[in-house]
Amino acid sequence: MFTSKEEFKKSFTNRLELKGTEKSLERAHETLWEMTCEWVQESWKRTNQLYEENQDKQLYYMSIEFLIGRVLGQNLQNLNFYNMVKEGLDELGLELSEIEELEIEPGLGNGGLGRLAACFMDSLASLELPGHGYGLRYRGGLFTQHFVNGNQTEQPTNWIKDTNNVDTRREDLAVDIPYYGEVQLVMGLDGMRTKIENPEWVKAVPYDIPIVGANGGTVNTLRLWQAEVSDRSPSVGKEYAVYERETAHITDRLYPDDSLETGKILRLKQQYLLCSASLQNIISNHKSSLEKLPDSIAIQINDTHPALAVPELMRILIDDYAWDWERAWDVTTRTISYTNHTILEEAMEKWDSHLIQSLLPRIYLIIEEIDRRFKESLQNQEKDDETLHKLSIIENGVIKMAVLAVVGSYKVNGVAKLHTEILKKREMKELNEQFPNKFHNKTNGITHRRWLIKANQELSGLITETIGSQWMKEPERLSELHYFSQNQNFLQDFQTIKSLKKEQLIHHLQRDQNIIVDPSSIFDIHIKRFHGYKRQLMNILHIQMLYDRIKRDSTYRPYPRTFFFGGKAAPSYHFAKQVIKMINTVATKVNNDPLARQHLHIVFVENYNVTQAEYLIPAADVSEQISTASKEASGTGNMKFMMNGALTIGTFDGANVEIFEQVGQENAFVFGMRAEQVMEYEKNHSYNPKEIIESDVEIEKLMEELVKGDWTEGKANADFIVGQLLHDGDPYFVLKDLQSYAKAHEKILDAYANPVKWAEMGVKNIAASGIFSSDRTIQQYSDDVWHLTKVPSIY
Ligand code: 26V
Repeated sequence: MFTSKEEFKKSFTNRLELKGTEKSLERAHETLWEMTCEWVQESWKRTNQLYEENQDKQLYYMSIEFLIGRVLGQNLQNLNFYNMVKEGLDELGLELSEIEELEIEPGLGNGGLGRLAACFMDSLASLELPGHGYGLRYRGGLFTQHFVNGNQTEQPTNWIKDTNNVDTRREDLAVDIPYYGEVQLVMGLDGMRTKIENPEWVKAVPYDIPIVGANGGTVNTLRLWQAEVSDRSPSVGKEYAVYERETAHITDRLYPDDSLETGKILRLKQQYLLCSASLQNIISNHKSSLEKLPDSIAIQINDTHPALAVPELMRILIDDYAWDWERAWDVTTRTISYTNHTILEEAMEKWDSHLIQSLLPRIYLIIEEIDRRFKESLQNQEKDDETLHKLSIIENGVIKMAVLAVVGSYKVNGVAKLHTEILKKREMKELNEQFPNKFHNKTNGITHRRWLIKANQELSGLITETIGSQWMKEPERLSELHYFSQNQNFLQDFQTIKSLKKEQLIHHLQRDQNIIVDPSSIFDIHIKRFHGYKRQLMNILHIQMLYDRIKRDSTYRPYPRTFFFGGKAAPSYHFAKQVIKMINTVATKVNNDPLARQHLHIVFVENYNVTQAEYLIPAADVSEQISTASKEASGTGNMKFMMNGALTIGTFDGANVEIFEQVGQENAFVFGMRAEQVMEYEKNHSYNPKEIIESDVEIEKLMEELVKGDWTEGKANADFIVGQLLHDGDPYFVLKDLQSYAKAHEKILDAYANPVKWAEMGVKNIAASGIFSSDRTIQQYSDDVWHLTKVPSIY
């Protein structure tokens, strides 16, 4: 550990020299990486020692995805070394940001759910809480996206290198996982026991990643499992080469879907590997006091993907420790809690009974027994058929993982107020009535250390100069900025920083994609996964309307705007891919039109990921959060933009509702139908997009152009888009909300015409954003669900 810049420089130069004469950026990266790892190592060891000595209650956050983003710069930041290292390297003629650029981010997640898990890890360590992650070490993260002819193509992303990886292999902690086999009753010393005979064993090897909290004091562990061939007897009736191949497959790739339920055996293998390996690992540390498990640990399952933790914990307690059912059920249901992240029907996980029965025969029997006992408990409650249907775990050969997760856990939460209300009143109404105190809300959050302190060092510097540095520890103190929203000097500094972040983004895009952007235009940014309900289609249709108006009306010459899009579509999600193609086609038309391009510019950022988000968000003027009301469980991008002073154009959906509540609707651009209206239309099937088209000449014209193919390349693309809007009844209410969206955009232009007022609104957004730090979310989980105790680090 060093204490001064000079010491750092000396140590860095010595190490670099040891590496040979060639002084490339790569060598510098390697050297800095090694040094950072050593600094982290000390605190990591000490944190683990403390936990062991104190026997503190530990939280385990199980998630099929952890989208952690780049690590080097963030670790330096949390260790409080970033500026010192940056200056030191500067003096040695090296640029820290260039060194950071060499790191390939581990894309071990699809979007919101995985990124949330990463923010939570950061907050747990920063609040000095004993909380760790369990996940999977996919060899390939989320695919790399490129556009060929405007179409998305997918290439595998391999983030693992030969040396200097973020994680450390822990061969000593490897465990074996049984798949297939037959369930048999065998006579043991203490009576009959159930055992799986002739399973196919797969070895799960953990790789540990240190999670460095603020100030570097607490370092928790993210443990990712990798599937490998086991040393135990190979499976009967299968060629070894086939077994080898199938085993390597298990953690080969992250499933690239977000909200499409796929039901593939490989995914089931992944889920069981995560649950079984993690639980074996946990239990091995608590063997002597299993009775007290709910007091010594808490397990949070991130959506239903790790819901097999419920039957797996039951299996371990019953089969391996000879407990009776009641005792095992009592401990299991006081240890596990569950977070729901979606109400989209197509994302609710369901497994074919036969699939589970064949791959995990013992687990299947346990799920069956959970279901049987639950149904039995309902028998004298006089429930109608519809209620019984909603409450069943297994029905018609299908296992509903969400019901299993609710029944098997002691707390269930939604991720924003509106989402939790919809869960309680609609989607899980019957379950909520059955377990009245189980459901609660924990509105999501984001770590301000990555999304403000690291991604926008200039703005956080200004904030610290203005209100002192305490806000970094207590982000709700950002509210002290409210007063400065009237201070001309502060507003000017804020504007200067916004321009600087725009320049940095422009530079990045020019280097990466050779795109030139006008820095004085309004930066309007729509970045997230491509999905019907997120309505990227509405955004692009609106741009087409603007284009038409510029061409038609010689008095309409609006202030220049750059519309940024970024996001990936699941490879099998045909509609989303058609929207991507259409945006690229519209972009070519608009950007090459000599008149329109003076006012409108469309930029589609290729391969949107965490690193790209770190460039885009601080540069934004406008944040597009335009999902169909009721569909977006929370959203977290919305919070990141707000914290960087962008203004939201958004619907009353997910956490937008709470953002508007905090900042005031007068400091945002709210539009569109409310959740109740949408759900009413859906219930009555009473929405007819044709009525909108017939009653609105502008939309009618737009539809005619679409049908003619003016906005698309090739008939197939046009047919697809028109098909969804007209023939499929516009399921996401794009046409219904389009004019109200256009009006909100008009208001944006009016507001932007007054730069001081605009800056004032931006600052008010930052001032109101503190509550959306994931530190607040984690503290609430800890208070209400996990009951953790802070373990102050020695520093
Ligand atoms: C589902 C599936 C299904 C099959 C294959 C892979 C896969 C991967 C992820 C998912 C879960 C989708 C649910 C999800 O990501 N929900 C998002 O969670 C965010 C964090 O709570 C929230 O902000 C977003 O609104 C919500 O859409």
